[in-house]
Amino acid sequence: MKIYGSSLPHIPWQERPQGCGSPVWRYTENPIIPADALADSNSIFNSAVVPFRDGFAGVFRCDDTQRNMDIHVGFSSDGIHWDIRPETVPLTRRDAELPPCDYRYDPRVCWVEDRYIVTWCGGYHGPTIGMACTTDFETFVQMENAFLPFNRNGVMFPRKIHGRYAMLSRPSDNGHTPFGDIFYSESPDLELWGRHRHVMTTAGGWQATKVGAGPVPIETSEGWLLFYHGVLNSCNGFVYSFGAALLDREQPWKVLYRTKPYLLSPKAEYERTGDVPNVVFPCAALCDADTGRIAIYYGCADTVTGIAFCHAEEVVWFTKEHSF
Ligand code: BMA
Repeated sequence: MKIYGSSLPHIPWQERPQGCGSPVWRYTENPIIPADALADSNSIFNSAVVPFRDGFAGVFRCDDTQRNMDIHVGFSSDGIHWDIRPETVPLTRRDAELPPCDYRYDPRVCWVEDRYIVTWCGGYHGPTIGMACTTDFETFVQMENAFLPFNRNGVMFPRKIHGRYAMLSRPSDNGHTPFGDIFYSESPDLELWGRHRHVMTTAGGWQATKVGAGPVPIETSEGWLLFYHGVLNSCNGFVYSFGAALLDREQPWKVLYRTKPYLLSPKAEYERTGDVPNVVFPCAALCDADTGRIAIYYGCADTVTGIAFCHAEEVVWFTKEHSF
């Protein structure tokens, strides 16, 4: 199997623990980012990291002690220990008519061609997909919102597909959305989005209520490897797990395979206990194309941030073997 990506020998990594039969395993030092890493943070979770210069940069969801939801930049040399800036991500607005943002949460970061594109769920008469681009994680130039409200989980593809930018998203409602399918949209210019295609709906069990794209998809010779979250509505509320799908490389709205079982579900104490119990919510994955090692960053119980590990080839094999 070939992975189309960069050599990243320095990503966080731990071998699979002895006796672990699962294709995905947790970092033993989880959580890597505590809820109170900032002086006024209530929780730091659902966050996105990318390789940057000699180390890593990230955009972190930090809810503060007033319970405002916003995003902050962070830097790290090892991908594990993070220096998160106390100020929120400043947006440079080149056009006064650009839509303001009441709140920002659940960021994703994607390198496309010559810049990082940050997408997030932003408040503009309800949640929708806000966007900005940066090259240095200091200046962020705001772009137009990709979609109308209500939408969440906007996740860019790392290259143009047939000459157009591509994004996954999850049309939703103004509340805790009891439904949700993943859609694909294209854009010639990162501003006008169209040619919307349905990608995937819910399935049974852990993905019965809604599904949403997680990290930026990883391109492999077997298809785009997409980690996605799925939600089960239990008698004690929503339970967020994640699984994987393989999407066709040239027509990514076509699902080749998707996991019937989850890959990771809330089991650890820090995933089961927190502001919203029973949530694992992946927003980023670092993949070393040479070895296939993947470090997945995920929010735990809407409170802290953890890392899980897997091998790309094993997850692809597992996804094919355990598909619908
Ligand atoms: C979703 C989003 C996520 C959150 C999850 C669980 O709708 O708001 O940010 O992690 O619910 O509360």
